Amino acid sequence: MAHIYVAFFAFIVGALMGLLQGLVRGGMIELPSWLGYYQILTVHGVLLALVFTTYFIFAFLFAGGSRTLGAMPDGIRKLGWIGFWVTTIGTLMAAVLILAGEASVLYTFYAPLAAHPLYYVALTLFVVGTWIAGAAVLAHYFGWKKANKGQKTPLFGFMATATIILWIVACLGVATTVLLQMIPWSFGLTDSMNVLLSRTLFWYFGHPLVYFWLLPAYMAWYVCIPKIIGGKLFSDSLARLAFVLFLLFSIPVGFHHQLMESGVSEFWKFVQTVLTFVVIVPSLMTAFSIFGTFEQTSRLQGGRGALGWLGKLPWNDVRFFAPMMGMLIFIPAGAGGIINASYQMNAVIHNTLWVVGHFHLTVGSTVVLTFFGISYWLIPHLTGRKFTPFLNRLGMVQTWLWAIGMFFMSGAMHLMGLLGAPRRTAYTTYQDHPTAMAWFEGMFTNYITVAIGAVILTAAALLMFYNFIYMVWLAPKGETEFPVSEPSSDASTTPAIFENWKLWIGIVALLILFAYTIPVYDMIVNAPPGSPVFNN
Ligand code: HAS
Ligand code: CU
Repeated sequence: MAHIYVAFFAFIVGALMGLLQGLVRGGMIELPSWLGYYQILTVHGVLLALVFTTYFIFAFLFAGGSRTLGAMPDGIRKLGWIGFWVTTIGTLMAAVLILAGEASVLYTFYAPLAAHPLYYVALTLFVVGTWIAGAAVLAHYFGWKKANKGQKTPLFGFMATATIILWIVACLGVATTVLLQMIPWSFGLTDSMNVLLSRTLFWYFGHPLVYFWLLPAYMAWYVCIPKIIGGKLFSDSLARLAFVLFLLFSIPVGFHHQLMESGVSEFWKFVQTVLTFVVIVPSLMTAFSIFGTFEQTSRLQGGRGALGWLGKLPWNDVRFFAPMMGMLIFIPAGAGGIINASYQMNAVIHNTLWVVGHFHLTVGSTVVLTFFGISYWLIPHLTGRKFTPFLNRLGMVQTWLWAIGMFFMSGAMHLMGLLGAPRRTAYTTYQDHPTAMAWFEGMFTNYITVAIGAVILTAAALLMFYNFIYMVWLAPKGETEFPVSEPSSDASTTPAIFENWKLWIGIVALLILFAYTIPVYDMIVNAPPGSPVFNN
């Protein structure tokens, strides 16, 4: 619950900043002089993409660990709390600096734009805190394995382990650039830094970061949704294989965020693009598995016809409907990702609003709608309250509002991006050019549509915040189930190799060395001219 409180507080503040941005971009309001556009954009990105997600994920992993592996031993629980406090001190420090206008560097804190040096210390605390909390998740899982030798490990714990290992390995990149480059540079100990190297280390982390958000949502799809619809997961082994593939292929792909950057040879961009297309496979496997689970369950319940069985799914149950909406949105969202990863098309969309549209569909809809869907049972489960029909109705309205708001906002962003509307930019004079003006005044393709979407999304966010308050304090006392599907097979059918974490970590290391050693060596030996600190 401690994690949930921080998550939802961050959520509501971050969401309101999103409204301000939508209105500023739509030309409907002007910010007061003491509030900067880049400042609120930073608050929005940091609170939603980093703070809300991370705290919610740890709440889910801790609660699910206790549910499937048994109560957490005291020592591990302490470790969890230490992690919570270290992360929270980092979060508070970062928040103060952003509010003071000392860190308006957006959620990617790209060099050479520099924040107050203490901002990087705050980020370090944040990451270290998540490592400690992650160690608690791992200790719980491996403790269970030791005590239950020969038994099949619960799917939830397996997936949580893969997610945390992914996170720890990914963070090594951002930790390296923050500790070795950004801190000395922002404190003035060095007067210039290698920006190309810094961005490369950032994206070594930044891509797996998006899977750190996605995998817990997938966990809910694989472990909780089958139970909610009254069935069993289609295949336990296929699910484990998907998570192993995510662990292996999420990291050596960061260059797909740097395709338009000079200083990286086309060969290494090509290699990492191929690996990016490999990491699409486990998502396609997930689509197959979950669709299979839906069909199997519906047919067992009497569903008929080629698609008629879809009617058997519990469309009116928000615990199903919210994540399902997330899945449906992930179909175009994932297709957009494939477009991004295709070199020639990346040249069209890079640094445009298209990318902002892309991530509001992926993390902002697929992941977040799944997290809302989880909240509707997880919060009452933790607070000892009931999931009432009233709450279900509120949830259904909330989900529809979110999806409709995103349709307008993200849809317009995608199209405007194709026409060249920039991202990360409050205003550019080239939009004053008559041709550009005409483009952005299309029926749907304009900043007003974005703003309308933002207003609908704000209504959805306020309703979600009310639902959170309702679930914590107002709902009638009682019990709500943490849904966990029964294993679809026994231990004998799960290949033992899936539990061979040393092997997977070894392959992860090899893949990273293969994809990064030569280009990084090149960046250091043939370094571009160093960059001084820029403040905005
Ligand atoms: Fe992305 C940029 C490529 C997935 C997030 N991405 C971003 C940024 C963010 C982000 C935040 O290659 C911006 C970063 C910044 O600030 O600069 N992305 C991809 C690819 C995928 C992908 C190939 N992204 C995600 C996910 C994210 C996320 C997931 C967050 C959670 N992305 C890129 C690229 C860029 C990028 C470039 C850089 C752009 C640039 O130039 O700056 C893939 O993982 C997508 C695979 C997914 C699928 C969909 C499978 C469908 C499923 C649903 C099944 C439905 C069911 C329901 C079961 C192929 C699983 C069926 C029921 C019925 C009734 C039909
Ligand atoms: Cu990526």
